[in-house]
Amino acid sequence: MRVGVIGATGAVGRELVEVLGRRRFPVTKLRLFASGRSAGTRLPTPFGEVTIEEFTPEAARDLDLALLAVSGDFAKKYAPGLVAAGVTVVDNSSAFRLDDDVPLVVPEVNAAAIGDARLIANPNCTTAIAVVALAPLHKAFGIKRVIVSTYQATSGAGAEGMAELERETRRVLVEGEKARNEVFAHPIAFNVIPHIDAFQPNGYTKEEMKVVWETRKIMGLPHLPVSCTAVRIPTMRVHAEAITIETERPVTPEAAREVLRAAPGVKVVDDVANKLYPMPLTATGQDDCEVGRIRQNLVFGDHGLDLFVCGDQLLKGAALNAVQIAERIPALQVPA
Ligand code: 11C
Repeated sequence: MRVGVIGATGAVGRELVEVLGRRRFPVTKLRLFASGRSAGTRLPTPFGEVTIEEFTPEAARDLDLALLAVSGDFAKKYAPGLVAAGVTVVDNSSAFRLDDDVPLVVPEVNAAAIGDARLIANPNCTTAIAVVALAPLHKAFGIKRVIVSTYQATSGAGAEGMAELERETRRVLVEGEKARNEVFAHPIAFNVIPHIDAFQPNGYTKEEMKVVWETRKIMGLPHLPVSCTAVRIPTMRVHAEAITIETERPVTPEAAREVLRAAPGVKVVDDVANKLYPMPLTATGQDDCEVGRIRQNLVFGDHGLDLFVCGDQLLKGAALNAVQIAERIPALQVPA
């Protein structure tokens, strides 16, 4: 299959190449596209050395599959043309996620939604990580309401976000100066920032509303009450989420653990006596999302749970989920 990664030099683009190699995606020719600035750079990949090309719609039109790790505006401008030229597109941006005719997919939850679509949207990272845990709990106990508080890594703002965390931590510790900010709204070193993406008229941020809108669409529950507080913290690449659910049917922590142990994409890490629970340090680089700290919620009693989830933002939150989608696209017929 002729596969193109568009936005190949970003944090997600680089991870996409890695994941395609690791999962032995049937690539006959890998092409990497980026802006003119990076064109001509040679990159080692699991498929051999590849020279980065400047993206043009003409250059990319003979691909079988394009994995887009670009801005929403870029995706809006070019994805429809690629699809019209016969390319199957998996788009990481938010450009098409809420369009009725574009499936928004986390394969463990709603792979069937792909159908015969040739443009498939990859969800927001926070949402993808949450629904891996929420969907099996919904199936077993019925979810009535969800409240999420997030602790989101700097990788969510791309390679520049991760670089800003490193640089500003060093500025404080090594140079003895005050931390500065360019990517984030405030200095990220030694701080937490309750502000990700733009504020909306209802007082929530766009990131928080993405969790609401996208969770509903992926889980097929258009009226599910969801509320989210999204916070940026000084970690590298794992989003952590404290989730409270109210359920339709009675639930116990042990019954929930049993359900989650059998759920694809989930690793139950929940042994507090041995100080085992999900953490960014342990979830980094893992395909599965860690779920733990499962306990009966004190407000909803036997109809409620609290849990803590950690997922690698660049993997399940982006590149891994995109490749897993591609593996499930019927038209591409990826061998099992
Ligand atoms: C963040 N979740 O952590 C965002 C990044 O909708 O794809 C991904 C934004 C999106 O900043």
